[in-house]
Amino acid sequence: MRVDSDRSRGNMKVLVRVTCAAALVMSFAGCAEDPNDTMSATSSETAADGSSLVIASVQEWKVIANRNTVPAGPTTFLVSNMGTIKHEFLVTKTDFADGKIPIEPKTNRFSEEGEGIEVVNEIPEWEQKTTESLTLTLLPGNYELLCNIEAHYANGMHTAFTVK
Ligand SMILES: [Cu+2]
Repeated sequence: MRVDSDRSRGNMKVLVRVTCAAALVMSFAGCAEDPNDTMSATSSETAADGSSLVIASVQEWKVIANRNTVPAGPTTFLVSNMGTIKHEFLVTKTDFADGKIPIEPKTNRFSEEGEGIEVVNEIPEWEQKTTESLTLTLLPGNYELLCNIEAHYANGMHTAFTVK
């Protein structure tokens, strides 16, 4: 993409950001993988408000994020439900290893008030084939991005995430 003036370059950045976000929801490779696109690095890592951007998806039975590390501070999660049923997305601060938060047999999910577990915030259950966003200010530490609907965590809906 060729841009001739500084002013139009500024405008294009905004446009590309939106375009990339939309494209990345459909495909994680998206436009950020093109090494010839000098604007894409910024657009894939930073949301329009300057927060760190994490493009993620949930589905049966996994959680995928396009990056697993962000700097401490404002972070925006843009999360698509690519599954066939409702899911939720919990940003959980914990030192348990990925997938190792103890499940309660009775409920087949873990206690969100359990020791060593802090659910920082969440996107509550939302419809398949739609995208939601969540912006948080994150402190350094170990996290998991996960779904804690009955049996979903145990079935694999979690991924490790680090804030540095
Ligand atoms: Cu789920």
